Amino acid sequence: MAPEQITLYTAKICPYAQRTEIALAEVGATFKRYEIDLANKPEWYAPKVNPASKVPAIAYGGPDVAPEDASPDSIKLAESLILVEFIADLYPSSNILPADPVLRAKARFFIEIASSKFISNWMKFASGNPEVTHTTLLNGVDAIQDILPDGAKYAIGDQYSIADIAFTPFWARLMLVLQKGIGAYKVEERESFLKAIEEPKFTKFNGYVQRLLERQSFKSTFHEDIVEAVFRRRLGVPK
Ligand SMILES: N[C@@H](CCC(=O)N[C@@H](CS)C(=O)NCC(=O)O)C(=O)O
Repeated sequence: MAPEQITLYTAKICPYAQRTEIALAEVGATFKRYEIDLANKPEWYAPKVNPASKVPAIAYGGPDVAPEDASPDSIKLAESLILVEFIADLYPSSNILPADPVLRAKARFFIEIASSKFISNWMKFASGNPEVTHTTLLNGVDAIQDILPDGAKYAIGDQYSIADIAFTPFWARLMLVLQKGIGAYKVEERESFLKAIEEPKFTKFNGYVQRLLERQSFKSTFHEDIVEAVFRRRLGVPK
């Protein structure tokens, strides 16, 4: 069955939204993209598209209407990880969610580890929460590296998958703020992290994230200038 129309409500700044954009790029889907200004959300967005008033969200199927005019006859879906799996299910031959039950479980396990050990911490670090130090971030990196398969390109093997998609936008944003010196962390914390991450013990992880950032679907959906400008405004610079 051919997929029906997809309208994606998204925001360039948002790492969760970027997950869905990477997935759509990977599967080669045609879709309408609508940028939501998170600082000034349209009044129709929550009542017509996503009651939680967050991006990303998808309107699926229904009549061909303008994104501002979402039809009650389309299916409204939200939550980035659910959307990424939905996109994978619409395009099974893309293999971003492999058919093999073991690989599916491995992908979901990787997402669980990346979420609990890294994704939950990176913004706390960037916004200067003293409970999250460079050591906390390195422990997260360690946990991820531990479950990366040896000698493979990506999180569950040589096949790029939802696991890689779920993690990349967050790693990219952390590296951007650290490299540009944006964030409310202490200067020493930044230096300690950047020095430690270069250590040989992280060689496997560094090879992995380099491949993630080189992926065309990531590059074409990462708007570095916008992310930098918004974070500069929101997070300031280290003390
Ligand atoms: N758990 C959600 C999180 C989405 C989320 O937090 N999105 C943020 C932007 S990154 C948002 O839309 N926040 C609402 C707002 O800023 O008003 C998901 O995975 O999709």
